[in-house]
Amino acid sequence: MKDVRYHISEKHGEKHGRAGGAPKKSDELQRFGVSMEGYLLERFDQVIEKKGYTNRSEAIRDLIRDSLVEQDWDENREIVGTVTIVYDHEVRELSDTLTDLQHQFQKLFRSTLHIHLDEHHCLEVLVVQGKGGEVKKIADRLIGTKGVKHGKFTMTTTGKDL
Ligand code: NI
Repeated sequence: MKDVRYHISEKHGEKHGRAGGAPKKSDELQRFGVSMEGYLLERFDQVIEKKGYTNRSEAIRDLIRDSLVEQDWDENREIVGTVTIVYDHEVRELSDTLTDLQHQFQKLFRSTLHIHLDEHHCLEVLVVQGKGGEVKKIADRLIGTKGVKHGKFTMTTTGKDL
């Protein structure tokens, strides 16, 4: 097993302090060494090249941010996300149910994109914002509505803490 070492740099933003005693942000560029097996690094390089990253540091920063967003999930914390659903609009009462949900929880819905895919199928992307617990619950209800063929909830961040 051959270890490969390299360094990445991290630039922190300092503007948005986080409430609740989290460590203070430093915008100093920090370097740290990472060791990993050669084949892992090779595969990583292939993936990031495909994704269009110009260097490893940026790819690793994105991975770290992604992981932080995931770890930060809290039912009382404000989050933003998207719910993507594909459904057959001819299924009885389905469209009404989806619309009712959106009216009932209208404060959580920031925007909606609707595309008529073919004669039967619709794709909807709903942008949701609110407390993690409420957003997750409404996303689950939308995706779990009978007749929804596929649904995906993607959580992102308000950007304040990254
Ligand atoms: Ni449609």
